[in-house]
Amino acid sequence: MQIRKIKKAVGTIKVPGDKSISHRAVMLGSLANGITSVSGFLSGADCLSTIDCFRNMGIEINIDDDNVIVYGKGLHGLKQPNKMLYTGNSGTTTRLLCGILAGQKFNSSITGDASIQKRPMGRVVKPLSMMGAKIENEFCPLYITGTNLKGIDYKMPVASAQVKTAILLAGLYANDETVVREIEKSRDHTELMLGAMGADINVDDLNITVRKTENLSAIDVNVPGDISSAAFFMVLASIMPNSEVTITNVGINPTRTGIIDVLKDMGADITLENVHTNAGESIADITVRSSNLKGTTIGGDIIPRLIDELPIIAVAAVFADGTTTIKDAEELKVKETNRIRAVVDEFKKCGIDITETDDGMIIHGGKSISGADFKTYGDHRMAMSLSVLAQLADGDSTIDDSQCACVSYPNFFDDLYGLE
Ligand code: SPQ
Repeated sequence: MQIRKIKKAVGTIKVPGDKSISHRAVMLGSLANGITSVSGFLSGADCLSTIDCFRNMGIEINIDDDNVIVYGKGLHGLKQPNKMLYTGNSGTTTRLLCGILAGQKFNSSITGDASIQKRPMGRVVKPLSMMGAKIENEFCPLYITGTNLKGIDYKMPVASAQVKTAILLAGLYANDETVVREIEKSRDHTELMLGAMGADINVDDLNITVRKTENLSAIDVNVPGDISSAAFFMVLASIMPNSEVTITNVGINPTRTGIIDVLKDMGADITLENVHTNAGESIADITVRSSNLKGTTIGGDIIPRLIDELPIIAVAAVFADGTTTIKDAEELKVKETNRIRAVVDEFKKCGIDITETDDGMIIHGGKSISGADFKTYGDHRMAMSLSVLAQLADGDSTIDDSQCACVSYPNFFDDLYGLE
């Protein structure tokens, strides 16, 4: 697809609902007693995969645009699926399901698309096995024999909300208490939602304790806009001259706002308005105006707070004066594609001075760049990051797969082209 170039980035955008919260609303709503009503749901391919999996386990779920009603059947109300559960491109669906399915009284199996079959599942299989889970394989397809679980005290080797959540969900079914100790704080949407539904959960900084729970209460979930989707327009408006973009109703949970901290550190002009809280999740309207960015170093415990934004932050670095170093980001190698390799290879096509490192990349920015024919590797965040890069390059660009943006942002190109 040819990327049409817009002349300026001016306007107001409402990005779709947060992907992480949308997944969790359907999963926990299915396990709750009663009706969970979700507004602002992300009807992207990944969250639809989650809905599909739970429908296959007997949960009635109605979708009307971005409103979803989940008729929960309680923690022991799922029924054995009559086929292998298919999670598409979604790591979140796959890993969180492992935690839920391990403690059921039935057997199940899970697989996903070609990308999912290459993503490491050993990171959830290992701690779940310590809890007594019986899961065959460390890559999809996974075969799960439902069994009784026991609590563990687990120190996480990586910062991962998916691993943390899989253990916490299994902990709802386990005898004794389950403790998860994080090395760095990762997104905490699960803890907030479980707490709101009445689970026996306690968060003490990096340590989370959950105990066997008999009943989760259904709640109404208002899903805020996804800051990971807002990030594309935050970077575009920062760089494109004469720009001013407001993104309304964006989730600004502190475990997700590394992008704001980094862009501000680079000199971006970002203001937050209408800041408020809904069910523990902070929300704001974010306005971004053009500014001159400068290079920075990004590493350490901010990484989990912006892990999914690193490809678009790399775009910001290309147009920032000086050098930007991204380090401590090895986790990028096990996303939908190896996002370090993919960014470096595609950016080099434009003449960008970028070097791959073991745990990130180094970008010497501030020079003009040319357009190119880009590959997305079927990765939604690569597709959208490269489309923003293309807006800022001299000359024309194409991407080989614009469709994959639907995983997290079905209307991305309408919103992008609507900014002129
Ligand atoms: O669901 P999936 O495919 O893993 O999605 C990604 C993304 O870019 O949308 C990662 F590729 O987001 C993850 C994120 O990187 C979503 C997530 C969550 O909802 O818990 C947590 C992060 O992954 P991890 O491995 O750090 O736990």
